[in-house]
Amino acid sequence: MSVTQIPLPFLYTVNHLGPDHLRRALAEDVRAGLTSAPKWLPPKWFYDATGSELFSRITRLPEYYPARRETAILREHAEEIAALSGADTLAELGSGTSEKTGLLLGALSRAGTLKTYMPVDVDAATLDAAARRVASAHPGLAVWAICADFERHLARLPRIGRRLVAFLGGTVGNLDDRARASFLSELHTTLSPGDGLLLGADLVKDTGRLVAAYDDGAGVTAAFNRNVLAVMNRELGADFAPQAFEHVALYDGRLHRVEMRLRATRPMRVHFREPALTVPFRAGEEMRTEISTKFYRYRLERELQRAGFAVSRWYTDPAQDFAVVLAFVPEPRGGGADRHHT
Ligand code: SAH
Ligand code: AVI
Repeated sequence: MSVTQIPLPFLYTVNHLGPDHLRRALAEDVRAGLTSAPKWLPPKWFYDATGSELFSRITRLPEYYPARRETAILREHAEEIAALSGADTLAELGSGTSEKTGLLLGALSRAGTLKTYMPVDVDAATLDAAARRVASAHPGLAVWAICADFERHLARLPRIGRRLVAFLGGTVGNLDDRARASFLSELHTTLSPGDGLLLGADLVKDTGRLVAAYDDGAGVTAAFNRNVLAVMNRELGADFAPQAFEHVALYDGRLHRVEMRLRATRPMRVHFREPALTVPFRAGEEMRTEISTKFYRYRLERELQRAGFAVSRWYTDPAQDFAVVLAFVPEPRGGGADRHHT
């Protein structure tokens, strides 16, 4: 781990990903996922500087409703969230460009409790730019930018003050059922009684709208999907021909999730320098690159309760497209306020 103070008065960066982490962790995932049948990769590998920029463009697409809905929900309820949480530290997992965070920082600051903002992301470049922007916009706020993998490094996050952990954008849906259960339970373990979790989640809805959100007319999501091939070419010396793969988005109604895949348009043998590996593709063969789970209220609340959280508020938009859930780690009996109850 390295800690660096960079020349904005209250900006610190902490890097839990060693210089070779990206290459080694990606190589492990490639070895496991691309030698399986069917082939798959975890979605975190979309996010280099290009992938994060493409994701930002996705959030502005007409078809991609989640970002707009979540922003509207936060705009309406940020003051209540701030008051209920009483947090002095806002930690944000998968913070990306920290665009929506301004609403929470503003409300916590008006509530008079805010001292620290702690964005956590695997994409160091986007994290650094966002942390600098927030630090400049909020003089006096301590900003700890943590470059880390929230599936591996939760236990290493600084434990400062009364915390509200925001996990926005619906990123929780990018974890499968098992990974989500361990993530929520590990997060619960790292928090203290009274700490809160603010979770953004996309909801089950009409299949046509769900698929359109992941297969936009302008082809931005297709470029985002193919970016993972460019990441493997650059980091692992692979020789994927990105245009030889078609973007696929479908909704699996049984598992309540959108899947993004890349489909080989012809037979191919892809070579990797590191790990030394040749991966054959048949014409039409698909590799899953992302799952994006969509939730029913009862199911998400049950998952939170199983992990040990007490659900306090369920905020949604008028169309019930998206939800933002506020939950707390319960305080010992007699020690808590009624904020833990709906
Ligand atoms: N929260 C932002 C960004 C969502 S995009 C929003 O709501 O708009 C998902 C973000 O999570 C990206 O910035 C990506 O780099 C980050 N991310 C994905 N997997 C991660 C992981 N395992 N650990 C840390 N960050 C991750
Ligand atoms: C970050 N995550 C919640 C997005 C999602 O909707 O699953 C990523 C994304 N994939 C395609 N479009 C957006």
